[in-house]
Amino acid sequence: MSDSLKVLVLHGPNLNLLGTRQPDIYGRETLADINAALTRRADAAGVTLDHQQSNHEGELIDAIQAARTDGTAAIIINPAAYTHTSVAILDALNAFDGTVIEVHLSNVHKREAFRQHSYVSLRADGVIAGLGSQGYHAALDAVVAARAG
Ligand code: CA2
Repeated sequence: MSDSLKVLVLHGPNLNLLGTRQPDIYGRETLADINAALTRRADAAGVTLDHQQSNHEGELIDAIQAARTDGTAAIIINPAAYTHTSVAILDALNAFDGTVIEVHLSNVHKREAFRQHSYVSLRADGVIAGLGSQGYHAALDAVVAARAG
């Protein structure tokens, strides 16, 4: 499908541990559960979805850079702790021309003060926090609606 919308979902450090600890904050679903449900939604919408998780800042940057030239229309990113620290991820996203949606499982605004600043939000077209895994679905729906609209 050459005209299918291509979306990259990027998960940052420690999100591979989802479902194993801190379910009160991050829910009981594993990352595999979240990716599978999101892939089903993408398939139903005719979206080509790629998902990647890395605990390494440079690997996340490499994935963002690859998205600049491989036809990716949108990046949905949960940068996890790099949200609050990484100018390098912000710079990489600033070099990407498509849509960027930042997603957080928890509501970072009712947590520690250090979680309430996001470098990535300086670039993001939309930010979703506190909706758990539904936040990824809302982000995907927004990307699809923007194409249709
Ligand atoms: O709420 C979010 O999605 C966060 O991006 C999650 C990050 C946190 O540093 C951000 O402030 C907010 C942490 C992800 C760690 O995920 C774990 C999941 C299960 C067990 C341990 C860590």
